[in-house]
Amino acid sequence: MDRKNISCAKANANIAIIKYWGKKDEKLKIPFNNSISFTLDAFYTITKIENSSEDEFYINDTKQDEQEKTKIFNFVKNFRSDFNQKIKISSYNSMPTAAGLSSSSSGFAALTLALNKHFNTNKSIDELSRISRLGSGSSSRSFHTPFCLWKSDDDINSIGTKVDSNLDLSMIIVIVNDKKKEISSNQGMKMCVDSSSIFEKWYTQANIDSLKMISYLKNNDFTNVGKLMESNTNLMHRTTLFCETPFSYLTYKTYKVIDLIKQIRKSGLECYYTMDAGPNVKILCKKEDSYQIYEILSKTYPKDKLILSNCGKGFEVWSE
Ligand code: 2P0
Repeated sequence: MDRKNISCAKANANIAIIKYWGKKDEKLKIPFNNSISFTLDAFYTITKIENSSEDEFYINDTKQDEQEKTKIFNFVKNFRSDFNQKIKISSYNSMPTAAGLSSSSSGFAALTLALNKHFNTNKSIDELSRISRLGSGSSSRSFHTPFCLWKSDDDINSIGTKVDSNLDLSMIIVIVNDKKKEISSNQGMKMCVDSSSIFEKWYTQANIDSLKMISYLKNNDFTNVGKLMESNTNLMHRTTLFCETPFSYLTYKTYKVIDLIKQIRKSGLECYYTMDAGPNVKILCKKEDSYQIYEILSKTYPKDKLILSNCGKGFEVWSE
């Protein structure tokens, strides 16, 4: 049998319902505030690692430039002790890369899991979440499903932990723009940390929000989960407007979607919005209402711009 010894992992992306926005330690990616996420079944990365004569890095079969490759192979050092053991890393994203659709959360989680398999490092989930965080903060939340808390803490404890809830939710993503964003989330949060006059107000409130959100999730209180998710994303996006050089990730198209969500809600179907470092809108709803809401949205938006996703089922690791 031709065994190539390919180590593979699949991880779901996660969308924050309480946002991570600002690092108090840039190198270690320790956030100013706790954040909480929901994993998505429809958004994932599959990463394959095989031995090779040289180090290589591909996303969706496209060879990545030296800058991307250097970033990824610096991360590989967390698992590879023998530098002479060269590898080829091939990642496949189910969603557009770097468009505010959380491709880096599933990307680094899948890479971390595949590296752990390939180099037989046998690290615990807590340790994998911690290491993954060093690559991309939000990826530390992709190790638990459907809800995960990432605590602002010291290096060892700033990891993802599961949040209990019996809520059965879905998310509908309305893609109003799938191009790579102009201001990366890393740049955007740094601009806010450095100069937003409401930054302290933001992270103080976000920490309060995270505690409230844990309790709403535990009590299966969807109405308050949704309302809090909206006020949290609103405050996060307001921080960008109070920078020395104000900017916004949201566009006219974003606000049109928000208006429609408010109309749907008035009609009696509960659904709530959140946005990340881009103009696309993610709508949280009960799974039982999701198809009906999707159908209403599809009267305004083409179906190829709407993605309906249930929660992720958890990561997978295997070899080929
Ligand atoms: C979040 N974002 O909580 C927030 C909301 C964007 C807006 O996590 O700089 O690419 O690599 O730690 O992981 C951006 O995600 O940021 C992000 P870095 P990352 O989902």
